[in-house]
Amino acid sequence: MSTVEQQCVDAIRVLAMDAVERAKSGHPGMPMGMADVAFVLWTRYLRHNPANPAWPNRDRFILSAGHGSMLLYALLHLSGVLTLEELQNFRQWGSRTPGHPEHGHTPGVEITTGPLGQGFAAGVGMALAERWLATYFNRPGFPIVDHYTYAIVSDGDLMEGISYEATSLAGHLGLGRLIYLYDDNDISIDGPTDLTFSEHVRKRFEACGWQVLEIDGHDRVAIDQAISEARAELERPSLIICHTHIAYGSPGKQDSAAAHGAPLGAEEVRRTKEALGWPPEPPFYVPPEVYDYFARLRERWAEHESKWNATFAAWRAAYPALAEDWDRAVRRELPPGWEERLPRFDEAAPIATREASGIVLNAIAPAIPWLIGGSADLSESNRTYLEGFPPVRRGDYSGRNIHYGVREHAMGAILNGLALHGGVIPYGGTFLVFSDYMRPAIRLAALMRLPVIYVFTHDSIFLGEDGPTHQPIEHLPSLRAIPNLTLIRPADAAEVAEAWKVALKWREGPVALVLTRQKVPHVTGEAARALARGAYILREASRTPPELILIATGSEVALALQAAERLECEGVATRVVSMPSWELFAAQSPDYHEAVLPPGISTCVVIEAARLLGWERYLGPHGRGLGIDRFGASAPAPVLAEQFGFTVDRVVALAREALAMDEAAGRPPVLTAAGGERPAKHHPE
Ligand SMILES: Cc1ncc(C[n+]2csc(CCOP(=O)(O)OP(=O)(O)O)c2C)c(N)n1
Repeated sequence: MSTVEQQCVDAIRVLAMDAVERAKSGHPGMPMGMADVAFVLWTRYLRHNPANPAWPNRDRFILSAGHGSMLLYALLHLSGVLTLEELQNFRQWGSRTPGHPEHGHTPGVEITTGPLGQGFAAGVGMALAERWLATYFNRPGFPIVDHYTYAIVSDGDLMEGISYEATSLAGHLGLGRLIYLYDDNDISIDGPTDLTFSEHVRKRFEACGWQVLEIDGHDRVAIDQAISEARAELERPSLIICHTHIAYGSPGKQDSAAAHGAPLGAEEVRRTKEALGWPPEPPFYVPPEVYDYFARLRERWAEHESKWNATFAAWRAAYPALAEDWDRAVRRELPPGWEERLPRFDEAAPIATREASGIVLNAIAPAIPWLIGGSADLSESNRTYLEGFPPVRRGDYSGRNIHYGVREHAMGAILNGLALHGGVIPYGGTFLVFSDYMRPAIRLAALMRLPVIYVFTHDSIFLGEDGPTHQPIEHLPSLRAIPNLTLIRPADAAEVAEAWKVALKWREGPVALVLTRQKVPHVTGEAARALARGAYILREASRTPPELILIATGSEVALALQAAERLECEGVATRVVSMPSWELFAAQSPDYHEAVLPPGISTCVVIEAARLLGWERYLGPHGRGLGIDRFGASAPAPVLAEQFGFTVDRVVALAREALAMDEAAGRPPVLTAAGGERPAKHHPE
């Protein structure tokens, strides 16, 4: 092994140590321990071009153990992407070197990582996207999509349950171009892993259909051989177990949990540099030979891309129509004419919004070939299946239906991986109540502003007999609490079609479509075109300004309309606002807000079959809410409606209360959530 290579590896260690020392916080141990592995992977195998992080066929590299961010930043610095100054600003306000890697913030960072297990699982989505695109776009002699997906994963990644789900699915699908390098250093935060983690990792991954290789993670010849073997195995994903020492090279802190997440300390840094034969001063010193080494590599990396560009140009000339698809798919554009396929619904027949969603999806799917999706074993319930298209299977990835199995956690992260990879438009479905199982991935999708579409059905207690375990109560407010996530709860089939339009065009972050199990009447018709504005006047009051505004979402819009009829008969001028999406409404102009919800009108009643957290903002000082403050119950939906007070009588009574409050000025605003008496068999109170 040449001296300059050793210098490169040690430069990574030194930069990690010095940056953490300067920031007075961070994780030096992991980058120091994995420097050899990362160096070999990055310089000898990773087919990428740091000068163009958007090259579509680059190998993907995920640092799933995101706490080791300095490993990635050091490599990006040596590769000419980040300046030394940026490393010196590690973890500081406004820097491109935040504590954990952030996609979209730092060039070359493929994915935001930090919550352990998420990067691991998202990699499966990237590898799946690669196979899908290869099947769709490659032609004999033109392998325009043929990259690998690599990740560095840690003990913490493997301990998190999501990694099991992802491992299982990756093995099942035979994703051979997925290669994970496991930093097996026997240390986590609380101490040695013999406190917590004694399973047989090799057997676990082999049982899931992976090739498992095991090496000394500081032996660069062995690392090289193992990666080469992993690449040669195209039928199974590979796990390379790398036995490493955390904080390798530090005389006092190597193999110690103390090196995981704290600066080594000035004296220990000095001793480590001495042990490595490194000049103790200045900090962040990198020998010119190391920069020269990487400068030569940069030429080679650029060649990878220019070679691919030549193949791509020839492919484009040979298959111009396919190339048009490529352009659209990679830019996440939609083919012309897809909207014309949107169905019209028979207004006489009530239809569940999940059912309408399935019809919409199936109508548009043939026009958007790279719209691929599935469900966590609920495709029949979620209506996510694309009829006439095969499932994605091991060895045949041409299908458009992804069967995630009962793996919501992994599905959430895999959707992120698919979206991050690009070229496909991913959607995934489950019951709204199980969105909890996907929440960490949804949060990351929102943080990264990924265009992922969720199809969450069975959206309220009105799913009925399955009872409180399956009836979402707190999920609407809890999802609305996530910034950048657009939640749309359509009132009927016409709003569903509009919601899909928004979801497919939306590029600012994930979109959650929240849909009913039960049938609902057609109540919006042409008015649904305003769905993209988030809220709109569905029924105007007999006199303006109205005395009362009823605001409702989803299945409760029909109830609001019925109540409005009654109130109008009783002489109350009542407006009904359908508000399928807070987020879309929030983005409208103040003028539009005032047109829908005039500021002078203080009497509103909100109807939503969920906890009403947050609705205060739309209620006005004397508003009332009809929501649900406790868990649901197992019973037929009409009984639940009666018991939980989702009736015209109840809405009218609340409206009367609100109007009375309005008259008795000076009374405090109240947000009440009604809920029927709990059936006695459950937890008598
Ligand atoms: C989901 C999640 N839980 C907890 C943490 C906090 N955390 C960061 S690293 C880590 C474990 C460290 O062990 P390991 O993965 O082996 O990393 P190493 O100590 O080898 O750097 C934990 C618990 C996290 N980042 N994500």
